[in-house]
Amino acid sequence: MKKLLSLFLLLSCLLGPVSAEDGSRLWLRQSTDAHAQITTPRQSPTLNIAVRELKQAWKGLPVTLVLKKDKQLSSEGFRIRQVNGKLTVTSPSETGLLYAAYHLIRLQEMQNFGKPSETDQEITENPAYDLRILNHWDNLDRSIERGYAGKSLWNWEELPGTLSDRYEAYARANASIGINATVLNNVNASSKILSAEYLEKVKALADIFRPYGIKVYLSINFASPMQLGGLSTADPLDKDVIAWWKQKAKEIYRTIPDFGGFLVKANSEGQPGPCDFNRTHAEGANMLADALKPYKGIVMWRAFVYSPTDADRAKQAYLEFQPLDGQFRDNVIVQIKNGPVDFQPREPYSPLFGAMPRTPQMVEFQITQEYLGFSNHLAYLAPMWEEFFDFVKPSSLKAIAGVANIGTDTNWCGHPFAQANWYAFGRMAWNPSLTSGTIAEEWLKQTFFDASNPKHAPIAYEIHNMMMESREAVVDYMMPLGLHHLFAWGHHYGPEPWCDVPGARPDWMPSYYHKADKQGIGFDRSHTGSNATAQYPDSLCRLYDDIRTCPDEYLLWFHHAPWQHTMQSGRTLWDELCYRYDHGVQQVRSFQKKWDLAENYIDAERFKDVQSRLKIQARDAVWWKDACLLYFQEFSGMRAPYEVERPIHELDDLKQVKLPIDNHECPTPKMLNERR
Ligand code: BDP
Repeated sequence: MKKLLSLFLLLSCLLGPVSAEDGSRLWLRQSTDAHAQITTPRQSPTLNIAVRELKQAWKGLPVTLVLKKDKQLSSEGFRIRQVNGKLTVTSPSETGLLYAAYHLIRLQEMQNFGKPSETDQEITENPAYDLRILNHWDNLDRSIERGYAGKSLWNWEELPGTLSDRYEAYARANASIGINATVLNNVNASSKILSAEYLEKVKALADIFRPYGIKVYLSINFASPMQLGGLSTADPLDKDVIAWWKQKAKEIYRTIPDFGGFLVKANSEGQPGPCDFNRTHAEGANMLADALKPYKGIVMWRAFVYSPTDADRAKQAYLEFQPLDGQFRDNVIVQIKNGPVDFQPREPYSPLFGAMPRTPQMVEFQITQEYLGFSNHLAYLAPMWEEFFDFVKPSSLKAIAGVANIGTDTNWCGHPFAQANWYAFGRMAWNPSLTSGTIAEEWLKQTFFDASNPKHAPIAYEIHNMMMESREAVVDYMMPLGLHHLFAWGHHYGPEPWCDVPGARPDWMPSYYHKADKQGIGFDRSHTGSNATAQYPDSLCRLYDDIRTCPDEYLLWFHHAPWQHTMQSGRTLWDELCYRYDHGVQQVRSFQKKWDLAENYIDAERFKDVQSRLKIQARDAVWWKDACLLYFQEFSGMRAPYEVERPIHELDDLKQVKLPIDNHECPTPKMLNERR
């Protein structure tokens, strides 16, 4: 026995400690025992990183990095050529070479490239957008608005003196997937971020990110000249205000010469803006753009506004922004959420895209799962973004932004699978024509499964399917058929379709959106209702406007449909609603089973973590289904079809459920168990 024990100890010393799989290494888990020969044109912080990464991980042919202009390559693009047993990597920029290094390593992990037997391969990559940016909704007190993965990475109190290792790890992770910019702070911005004290802290981060090709941007508070500068106004046409911003820009660029620019949430949800001074969004944006122009800075001006220009909130951003087309400076980009309301599990695309041909536009996706189960639910979001690109041509956009899901949690994103959404955002921002399926495969092979192990293939296939179905499952158990905003008043986690808070904004109430009554359910946005359909291009307008042709998944977004309405499946609307909710629940159950198949193939830590989160998700799915169906049944008066699982809750009990969380917390299993 003793002998056996010492043999075991000896073996474990030889093999080294089993590295704990806590998810902290993200998709950068490749082994570091490579020994390839790497040649570089010169030493520089960026090239040193590229060389270091390749030396650590690349097991293929010798690589020569070459800095060279090439008509077919944009500044961050690269080409990889295999000639005579060597790889030559060219790019006009050092960052391009760094991207090429990560690309090679990724392909190696995918087992696609770099094996000496494969000859004469050539790869050319150019990013689709020059600006691929994360938006952190991080507050200066380190809370994160709608963040469910711990605190903000940025430790403002300790900056600039103390620099966490995580800052560089963050930059590396982003560079590895092509993200080249970051907005550090919340769009509900504190003006303090522009103080000299904070700019020094921002500079410290910018210095760490720079070698990884990442530029820093800030969200600004439009009233900063008043709050920080002591002026009596923030009117964008006031000469003192203009001078204040010019001076501020000068100060920022003196501190951070490659500073990217500003992100602005103005006149939205209580934030100050130019409309407070009877100026337009264009006048506000242009004033800032002029201040940044000498330094090549840009303004990303958000179109997430919904002041009551119309009784239908879904129409408001369009009504406010579309008439401003052509009025913005060329260094302003209008940043628009993918859908016309607010990051719901499914929305049609925002008709503002394409409606301002003379204005650069960018899309804002939400990577953090504010409306898709926080970091408790498994929801792979790339299929949702892919759906957006089915409607909005990638080439019609100037840039792409994603609201980050990153925090101080050891695994960065809370749910191990939420990392896939950060990953997918970067990959799609680089190349929006990559399919969500390809990206899921890439991610799985770099995080959970070994592409060189044939035993892993069948299980990886099942988990891949699970990822691909996961977002639709959330839609089904939360808000199928075009329903939206059925969330609770105090948080966006659970259901409260009945919610009625006296005196609150009507368009923050679920009933404003679902409009359930004895006749039917859904928001009539057709020509007989708010006529939001008219904001879409003709062919789509016709499709959506007619209840007979409107696709099922948008039906209740655009129509108040009778309970007896015949759906494309041939079922009545009520039956279809029941089936969809039930299907969502059954899907999560199937995810639980699929995940259990993975147990013997992956580390116990991440296996258990995902397994226990799936339990929460399964219970939540039933919660959603019971709450919505029991509540809507009071209007339809119809019985659930025989095959559909029966409720396990009483509606009155569900109405009592209150979760003690605020907008930057994920409910714990204990809290959720106590809810019933
Ligand atoms: C909503 C969020 C809110 C954000 C807002 C925004 O609930 O916390 O501040 O979007 O995008 O979805 O500005």
